[in-house]
Amino acid sequence: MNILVNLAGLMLMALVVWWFWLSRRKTAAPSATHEATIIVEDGVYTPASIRANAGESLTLHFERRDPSPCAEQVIFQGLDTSEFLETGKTTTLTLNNLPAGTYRFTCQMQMYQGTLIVD
Ligand SMILES: [Cu+2]
Repeated sequence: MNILVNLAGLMLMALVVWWFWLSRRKTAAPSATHEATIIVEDGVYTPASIRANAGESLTLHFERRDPSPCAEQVIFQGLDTSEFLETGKTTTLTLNNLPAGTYRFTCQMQMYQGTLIVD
């Protein structure tokens, strides 16, 4: 019985490691943009890394393909900005006069994770 419990625990750990590895794959820093489309699907924002110029505006189109409630809101940490996303639709959000910094954007539970680099 104990062996079974330990096996189950090990498998769970492997699953968690696999999940985090998949969802936190690092991509090279992209070049600065004023507009981008982000696909919201399978627990991952694609692209998960956006770069913009400080003092300028950035328009983001979030295309939500994931119907799970987890994906319904995107929150920009440190920028006081959040938006609800409708399943199967594209929601446009514009950030103005961006202050320099690195900001995370996530869903409420922080399963979806993205990074906005402003420099
Ligand atoms: Cu979530």
